[in-house]
Amino acid sequence: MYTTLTRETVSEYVLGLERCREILGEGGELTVSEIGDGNLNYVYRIQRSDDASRSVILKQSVPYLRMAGESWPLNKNRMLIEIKALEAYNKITPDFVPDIYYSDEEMCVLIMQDLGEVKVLRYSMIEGDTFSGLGGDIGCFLAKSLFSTSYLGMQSVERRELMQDFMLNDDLCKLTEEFIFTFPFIDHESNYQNREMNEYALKLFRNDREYLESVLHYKELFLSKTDALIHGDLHTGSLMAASDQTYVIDTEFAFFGPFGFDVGKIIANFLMSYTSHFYREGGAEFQVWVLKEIQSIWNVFEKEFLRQWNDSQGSALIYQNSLDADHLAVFKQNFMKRIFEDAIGFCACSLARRTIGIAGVADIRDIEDLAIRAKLEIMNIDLSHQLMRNRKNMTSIDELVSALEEFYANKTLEI
Ligand code: ADP
Ligand code: SR1
Ligand code: MG
Repeated sequence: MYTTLTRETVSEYVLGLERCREILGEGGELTVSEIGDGNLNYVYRIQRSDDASRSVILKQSVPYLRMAGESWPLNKNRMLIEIKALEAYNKITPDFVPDIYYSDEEMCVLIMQDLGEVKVLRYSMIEGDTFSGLGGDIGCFLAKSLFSTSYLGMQSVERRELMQDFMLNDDLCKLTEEFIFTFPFIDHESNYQNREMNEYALKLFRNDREYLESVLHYKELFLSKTDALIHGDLHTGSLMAASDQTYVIDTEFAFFGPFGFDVGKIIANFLMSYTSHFYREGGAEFQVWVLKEIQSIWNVFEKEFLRQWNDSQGSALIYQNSLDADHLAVFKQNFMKRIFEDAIGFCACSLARRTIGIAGVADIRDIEDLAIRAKLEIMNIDLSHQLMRNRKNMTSIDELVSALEEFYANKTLEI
């Protein structure tokens, strides 16, 4: 039977599980801390007080949206998706995700490896910390997870069986549909308020039918495309990074969706970090690093995706010898170009939703001075607008990076 665990009841729950007793061992007291800084769920660290290396992380979903409170119901079965997706990633890309120790579908509980000292990437980036190899790790994770669950990496029947596990991520897909593709572009009560930015966004977006149609186009892709198992919420708060390792967490939004979605969303989060560093510690040097990592995300993604395709012995889409070598090469090139264009479109939507919608990014929303915040928010609104308008003219990552350098070139915090 489902009950919501609390700081008081969670130790007893884990000590009732043999696997957790093995990890936590015998000895001193257990300390429990609630470390969830996310929008949706509760996350506890349970640790031996006399041996910090003996610990587990327990995550439980509750039947409501945590950031909004109990008045906003949300199906707690989202945890079943989180568990299934983490299982899938543990098979496909085990180095990039925490180990699963135990899962309990009835209690909507996942118990996993404690990543310990490894910090959530968003907060490290806010501090101006850089990591070599970060963009490459993200690109590699994306290529492996997207290719191997797509119709390029799987045969049809086994892929459709896997899809069944993820088809009904109903409440969370609906959240994305509304909070990314709808509410930020209408007058919705949930939207965030910072008057100067709201007035600017209203003027720019409401009068631009082409921009609004493009947002609808990307919403349509999100609703209808089932290219591969996507993470569904890949922002810098869903990544934990150390100097030599990157981890992906928080897989509850996973479902079969368009290739470009995760790629675009993570690039948008890197860009919002770039924007925030007109104000934050790290400044121009950090911004140069951010662009370099965006370049690596795409370059490694494309290279690794194509490497897997070249090594593949056929799939649901491609029979060996379906096309001669020259035509197959052109087909692959056009395929990657489409993913790239879609990634820019999803990036533009994500920049707008994180600026206007309820779920902002701490990089900017945590800046107390409202005038500075508005200035940075307006930059993100302009960037969203420009990327959406110009996405079809940018056919390579180098062109995107040049466009970004040009966009940011004369920007300052001067009011
Ligand atoms: P939500 O679904 O509510 O967004 P998250 O999965 O993002 O929750 O987790 C919230 C926070 O808990 C993370 O930002 C991170 O600080 C911490 N956390 C989650 N999983 C782990 C883990 N395996 N090891 C260490 N900390 C974790
Ligand atoms: C109410 S929207 C909450 C957001 O938090 C998650 O991280 C997702 O991005 C979701 O859209
Ligand atoms: Mg989260």
